[in-house]
Amino acid sequence: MKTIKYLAASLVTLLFLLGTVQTYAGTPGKSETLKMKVEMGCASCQAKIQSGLGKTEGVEKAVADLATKTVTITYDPSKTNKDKLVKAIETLGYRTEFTPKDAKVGHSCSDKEMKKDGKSCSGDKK
Ligand SMILES: [Cu+2]
Repeated sequence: MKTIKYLAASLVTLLFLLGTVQTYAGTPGKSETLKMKVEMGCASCQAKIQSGLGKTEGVEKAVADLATKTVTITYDPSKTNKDKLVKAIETLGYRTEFTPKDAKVGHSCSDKEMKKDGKSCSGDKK
């Protein structure tokens, strides 16, 4: 009888502890995905946007697609939001579909292979 009581008490304690741990750990996996058009001209732009966003606070995953000029960002909404993400892309030197027309955003592309061919990136400053 004593053993059963002891086991029951242990079980209650364990469940209580598990509940506490879960509460403190928050609810991970509540990430959101944002898709936006970003002016990128070449593979170098694509890489720059992807790695720059990857280092941005709250970003879990960023995929820049050169063909569709779309960036897909998976992020933690408790750490960042759309405005911050747009700002991060602008800071890297790229315009998004949410960037105002008169905003001063521009970059010089560093794709060496491209420059060697005498081509310039369509995303370059004019
Ligand atoms: Cu480029």
